[in-house]
Amino acid sequence: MNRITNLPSTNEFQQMDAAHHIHPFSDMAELNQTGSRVIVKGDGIFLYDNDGKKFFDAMSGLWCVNIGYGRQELAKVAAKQMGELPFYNTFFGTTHPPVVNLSKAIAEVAPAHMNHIFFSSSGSEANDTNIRLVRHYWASYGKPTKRIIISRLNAYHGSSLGSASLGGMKSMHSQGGLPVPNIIHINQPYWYAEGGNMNHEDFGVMRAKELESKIIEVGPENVAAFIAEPIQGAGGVIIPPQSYWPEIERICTNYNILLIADEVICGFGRTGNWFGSDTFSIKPDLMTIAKGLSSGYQPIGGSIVSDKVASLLENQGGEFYHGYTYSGHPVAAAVACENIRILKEENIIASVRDRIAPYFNQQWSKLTEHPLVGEARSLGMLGAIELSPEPKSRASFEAPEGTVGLITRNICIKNGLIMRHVYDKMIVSPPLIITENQIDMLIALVWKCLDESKKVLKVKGLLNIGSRRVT
Ligand code: PXG
Repeated sequence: MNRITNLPSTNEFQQMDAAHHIHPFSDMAELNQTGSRVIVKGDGIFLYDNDGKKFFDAMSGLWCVNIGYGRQELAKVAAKQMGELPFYNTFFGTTHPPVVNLSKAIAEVAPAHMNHIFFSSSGSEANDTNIRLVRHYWASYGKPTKRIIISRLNAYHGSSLGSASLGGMKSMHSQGGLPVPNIIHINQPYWYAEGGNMNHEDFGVMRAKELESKIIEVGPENVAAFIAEPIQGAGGVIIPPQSYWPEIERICTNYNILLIADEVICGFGRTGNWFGSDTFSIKPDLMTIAKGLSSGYQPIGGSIVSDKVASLLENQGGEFYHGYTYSGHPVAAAVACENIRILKEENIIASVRDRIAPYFNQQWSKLTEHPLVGEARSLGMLGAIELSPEPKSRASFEAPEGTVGLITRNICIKNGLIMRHVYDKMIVSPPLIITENQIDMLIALVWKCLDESKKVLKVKGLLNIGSRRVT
């Protein structure tokens, strides 16, 4: 693509950006020195910057542009809805067509026992809703002491005070006095780095049983819910062993604990089914949704609520003092409905399940043959590579965690590939409309970037082995 010439120059954008814009998750001093990348256009799986450079967007934006960029149907629906009713609320006994249609459309694709939705504008807000909702549920049930929510270290559930407390990111907790009370964390099912010599399945059961120990420790009469992503996304595409989820479900049922599946990344086709819960045969009480709900075209999220929870709240809960100005926003709802229509009518999720994901998984696994790769795991359209100076022992690097990942990420960007790093893991989450040819292109690009990274690491003396190693 040629530069769109009526726009300011990249340098001008960068200066204005540095002068006025505070970026999320960024060290602003550092960023303002290098200058932001200025992205001006998206088309299918590709992005273009202000200088006309083309990028292969292997992250679907931030794990959300599932149907790809540039779908004009969504733009048209948004314009039409803005013309008809740009805003009205869903408080005080009011509703409107887009929110009714979207609620029905979500209920149709959600697991059979989940038929009610509470809307928000983001995943963070939806998880804040969940915190209040599960506590309100147990209070309405006559068990007001059930307030504790158990989550996992290295989980990501959002950035608001409540949702970041649910998350298990230590760096986030260290700023602003998190977590808020009554949220506690157990270990994650991360076999590669924490499984040592155990086999996958025994490790999965062991990590699930930590939930049971924690419930017993704090008393089941005090525990409201357990929350987890079916596959941890921002934590580094951590795919649990097959043994993990059945054991978690057994424990939740046994101790009468609600199960919240955070489907913000896994939902709407990412794992080859409508929800990650379908893929892992989980039967949650609540599901958090956002991102893929509108393919990122509008900010919208929500909590899908099971019939069990919804009917108790309806019959015994009274008024739930909770809601957002934009709960069920008509433009966002209309766009999400159109996105679901496209996912269905174009059979996007079925073709991911039957054709695209199997091909991607097969090709991705070949990256284990690269001398810098300790593991190349994937499920559905989520993939991760563990970088290692000694792949066979799953060794870590001697350099501080993330040094090698950042170098590799910058090499990817230079080569027109948007692949993220989480410490020394490289991760992808490509648009679901990716083709087999484009998967080949992706793998070739990743391989090229890894080759280049290995050379740079060698020159910089960064290939030394660190303290974590399985012998
Ligand atoms: N739950 C999960 C599982 C998420 O991945 C949220 C909740 C919060 O959603 P909102 O819409 O409030 O952002 C998320 C968001 C990253 C990255 O760098 C991941 C997310 C957001 C921003 C960056 O991987 N996930």
